[in-house]
Amino acid sequence: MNPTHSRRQFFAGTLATVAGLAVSRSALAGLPEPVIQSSAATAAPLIPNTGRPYNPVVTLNGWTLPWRMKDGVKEFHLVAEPVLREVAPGFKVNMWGYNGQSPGPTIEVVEGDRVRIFVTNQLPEHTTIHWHGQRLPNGMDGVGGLTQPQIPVGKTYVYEFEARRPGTFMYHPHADEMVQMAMGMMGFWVTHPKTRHPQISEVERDFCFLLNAFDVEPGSRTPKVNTMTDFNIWCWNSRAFPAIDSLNVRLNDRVRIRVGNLTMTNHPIHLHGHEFTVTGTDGGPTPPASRWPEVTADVAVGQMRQVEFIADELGDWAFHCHKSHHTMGAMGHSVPTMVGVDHRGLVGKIQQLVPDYMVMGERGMADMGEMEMPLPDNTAPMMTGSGPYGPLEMGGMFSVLKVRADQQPGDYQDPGWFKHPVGTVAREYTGPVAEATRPPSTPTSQPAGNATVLKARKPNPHAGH
Ligand SMILES: [Cu+2]
Repeated sequence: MNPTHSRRQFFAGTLATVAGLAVSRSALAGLPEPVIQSSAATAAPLIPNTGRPYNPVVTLNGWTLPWRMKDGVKEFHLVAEPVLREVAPGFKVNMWGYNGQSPGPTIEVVEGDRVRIFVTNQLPEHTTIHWHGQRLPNGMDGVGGLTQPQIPVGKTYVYEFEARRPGTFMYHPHADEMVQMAMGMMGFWVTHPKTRHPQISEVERDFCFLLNAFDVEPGSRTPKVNTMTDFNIWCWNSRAFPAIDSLNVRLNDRVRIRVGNLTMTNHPIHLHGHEFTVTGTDGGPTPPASRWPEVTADVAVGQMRQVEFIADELGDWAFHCHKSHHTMGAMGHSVPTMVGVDHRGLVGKIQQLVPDYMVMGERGMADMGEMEMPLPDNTAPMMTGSGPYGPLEMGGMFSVLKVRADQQPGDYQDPGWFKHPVGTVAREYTGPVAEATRPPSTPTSQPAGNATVLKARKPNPHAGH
């Protein structure tokens, strides 16, 4: 903190005391009034109207924090506080976050900007903020106990440094981390290049989001904070499909997507219909000679990846984590695998005890996508969402890249479902089907010793086997 700033705060405090409630405290105080967001919708890009120009990002189901220019310094005000986040329709979770939301707002600055961030702690315990990936003075690194005292409850600390290098970064507490990150405390940070950069492309669309995960017992409202690996709510920016907004782009746009991982496991992020290259990490832009085409980029814990591609295929393209459990909502992991098991005789007996009991899994679990299972209050269904052709059978870390010829530049609104040209959709074949020639039949496999309990039957018995 520089001496000028301390003096200003001193005078501000004096004036506020003298003026009492007659004058807005924020008008006098040395720090900007915090901006609070209550909506989980994707906010329009924040076009900068002070400071140097840049091409803003769009935060999926999030927003960018406005700043105030003061003596050439960009001033932000973050408030660490409990928030109620709508993870999916009908499913709200008590989280901790910043300025009304989890994740906190995205911070966007320009390479070379001097940045001052006030952090007010309205949590029930102390906190700090670490600026992941930044070059900065050691005392601004936000590691409680190591580089600064913890920010006590009710106090405001100020961080100040120059955003030295352009890139994709994030912020999160370095204080009681297990609890505070399990509760949703994190945010995105983008430093835009100050001029054209040889390794940073100009893009038409620039999206960002954080991968995060929670362990919320079905029917409850608060994440379990000591969970190590068994998370059940897989999110992008604290939202689960179908509540994650689609990424809406114009045909032939160059698109950049920036992803950071603050969960406890890796996430192979996969895009359909296009190839992308990894153009940057939280270490900075990758040298162009190091780039090769991919359709899946693994994002390990604590890593960030920015990928780029030309959106040159019209349609609704799935975009998701490739771990199949991560595109599902809450479920008990103790559900037995019932594929191929005939348990018809059991249902009636169980229903005498548990009237809501339903058979699931005998023919796979796809039925669950359309099944109306009675759910406890405040729970996300395991597989949900519907598309133009029926249930999507997805949850968690899943969204859709929508590429349209008539999406206007700068328009990020959802254009609705793709209207496939006639004759371009997979369809039923109605001609004659030849029988496959198979080797002589072998006995159906059965787990040893269970023969008296399990009677397998083929899901779709055909004649001629
Ligand atoms: Cu995943």
